Amino acid sequence: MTEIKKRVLLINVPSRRGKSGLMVPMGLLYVGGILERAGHSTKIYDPHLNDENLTLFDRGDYSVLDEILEKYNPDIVGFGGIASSYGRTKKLSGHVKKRSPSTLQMAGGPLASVYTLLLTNTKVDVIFHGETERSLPLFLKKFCDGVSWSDVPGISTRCDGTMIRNPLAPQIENLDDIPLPAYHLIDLKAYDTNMMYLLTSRGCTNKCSFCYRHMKGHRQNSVQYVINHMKFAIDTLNFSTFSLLDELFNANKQWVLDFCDSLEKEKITISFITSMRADKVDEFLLKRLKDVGCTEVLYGQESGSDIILNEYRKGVDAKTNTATTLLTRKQGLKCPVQIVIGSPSETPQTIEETTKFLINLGKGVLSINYLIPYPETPIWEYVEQHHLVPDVEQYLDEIAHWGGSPVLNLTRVPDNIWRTWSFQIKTNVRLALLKKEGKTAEYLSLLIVGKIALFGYSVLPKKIIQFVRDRKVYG
Ligand code: B12
Ligand code: SF4
Repeated sequence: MTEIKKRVLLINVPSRRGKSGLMVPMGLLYVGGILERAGHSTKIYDPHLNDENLTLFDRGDYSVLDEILEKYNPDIVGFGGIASSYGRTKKLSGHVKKRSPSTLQMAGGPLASVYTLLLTNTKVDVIFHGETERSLPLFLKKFCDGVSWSDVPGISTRCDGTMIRNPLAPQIENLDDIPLPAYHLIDLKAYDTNMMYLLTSRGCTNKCSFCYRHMKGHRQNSVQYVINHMKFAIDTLNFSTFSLLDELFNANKQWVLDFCDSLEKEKITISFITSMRADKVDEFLLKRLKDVGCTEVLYGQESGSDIILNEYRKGVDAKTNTATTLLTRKQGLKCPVQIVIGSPSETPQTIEETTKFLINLGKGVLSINYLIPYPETPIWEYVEQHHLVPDVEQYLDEIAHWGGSPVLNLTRVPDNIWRTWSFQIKTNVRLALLKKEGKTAEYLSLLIVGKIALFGYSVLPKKIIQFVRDRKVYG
C-alpha cells in the first residue's frame, strides 16, 4: 500500500510584539526536516515576513494566512513558538478552525509548556512535548492510517472529555541521526541576518531556576556532523558566519578542541559566536576558539551576587564569572555581560553587589533583563505556591508585550524601587566608568539627569511609565 502524503503548514507564532521577534524559526526547520524525511509536504508561514511590525497581523488581518490556507489546503496546521506565543496561537487556532474546520491542529516547541491552556481554550488538537524526531513520525503514521493516535508517546490531547499527557518519547541517542534543518522551506535572506544559525548539541548539564528544560541531559553531534553541516551552509546557502545556538557549547572541552582542530584541518574559514558556561573555560580553550574564527562568547553571568547566583542554581560564582569574562576579553573575544535581576531574594544590597561586579568588568556590552518566570520551570513552582499569577493567560500576553522589562515583582521590595533597578544599575555603572576615565562634564550631566529620571521612575504611576516605555526602543 502506498503511503498517503499529508500537507502540513507550520506557523511560526510570534512571541513578542513588533519586529523584535523576527528570527529564523530553528525549531520549525527541524520539524520540516522530520516531516520531509517521512514523505510529507511542508510549508512554513512566518507572519513577520510580510508584516515586519505585525501591525496588520495583530489587528486580526489574516489575509496572507487565508491565501495560504486556500491554495495549499493543509491537512495539518502546526503552531511553533514559546510560552508567550500562546495569545496569538489562541487567535490563530480559532481562525483556522473557522476557515478550515477539518484541518487537524498541532502545537510544539516550548509553547507546549502551556498545554493545559491550549487544550482548554484553543482548537489545538494535539501537543508535542520534548523533541519530536520520534513522536511526530509515529503520530503521522497513525494519522495517515486513520487509526487512533492518542497513545503516541510525548503528546497531550483531549480524550473522552478529559485531558491526557503521555510520557515523553525516548530521546534520540545519536544526534547525527536527525535530519538537517529544512532550510529550503524559508527564504533566509528575508530574515535580515548575515549569520546562519546552527546547533551542535541539545540540552544542558544544569537546571537553573528560570530555565525551561524540555530536553533531558546534554547530547552532542559528532564533530564531523557539525563540519558537514557548516560545509553545507557555506557551499549551498552562502553563509560563512555562524551563531551557534546551543544552550551549552562547552559541556565537553575535548569536543570543542577537536572541533577547532577539524576546522583547521579542513581549512574551513568561518567566524562564529557561541554560548558557554564560565566554569568550564580556560585560556587555552579560548585561544583555540579565537584561532579558528570565534569572535564572541556569551556566558549568562546573571548576577554579581552569590546569594542570587545560588538562588538561580547557576552553579557558578561571581568570582569565576569575573575571571572568565576578563580572560575572554583578554583573548580579543567580545564578551557581553548578561544580567537577570529580580529573583525572590534580590534586595538593594544584592543590586549593589551586581553594580560593583559590573564596574569591575569595565566597558563592554551590557544587557539587563528582569526575571520572567515561565511555566514548567523551577521558579514557576514558586510563583504557583505564592499565587503570584492569578490569570496566566493575561500574564503570558503581558510578557509577550514587555519582554525582559519589569512585569512581575517576585521580591519583597516595593514596586516603585524594584522597577528602577535596571536603570539604577546602568546609570551607576556608567557614572563609575566616566569617573574612572576622568570625563567630569559627562559625569556631572549624567548624575543630574540620572537623579531626575530615577525620581520620576519611582513616583510616576505605572501606567505613565508603561506609556513612555511603549514608545521607546523595545527590550
Ligand atoms: C537559541 C535560542 C534563542 C535565540 C533565538 C534563535 C532562533 N532563531 O530561534 C535568541 C537568543 C534570539 C532567543 C531569544 C529568546 N528566547 Co530563546 N532559546 C534559544 C534556545 C537556547 C534554543 C532554541 C532552539 O533552536 N532549539 C533547537 C530546536 C531544534 O529545538 P526546539 O525548538 O525545541 O524544537 C524541537 C521540538 O521542540 C519540536 N518542535 C518545535 N516546534 C515545534 C512545532 C510543532 C508544531 C511540533 C509538532 C514540534 C515542534 O521539534 C523540534 C525538534 O525536536 C532555547 C532553549 C531550548 N532548549 O530550546 C531558548 C528558549 C526557547 N528561549 C526562551 C526565551 C524565554 C527567549 C526570550 C523570550 C528571552 C528574552 N527574555 O528575551 C527570547 C524571545 C525570542 C523570540 N522568539 O521572540 C525560552 C522559552 C521558555 C518557554 N517556556 O517558552 C527557552 C526554552 C530557554 C529556556 N530554557 O528557558 N532564544
Ligand atoms: S546553564 Fe543556561 S541552558 Fe543550562 S540550565 Fe542554566 S540557563 Fe539553562
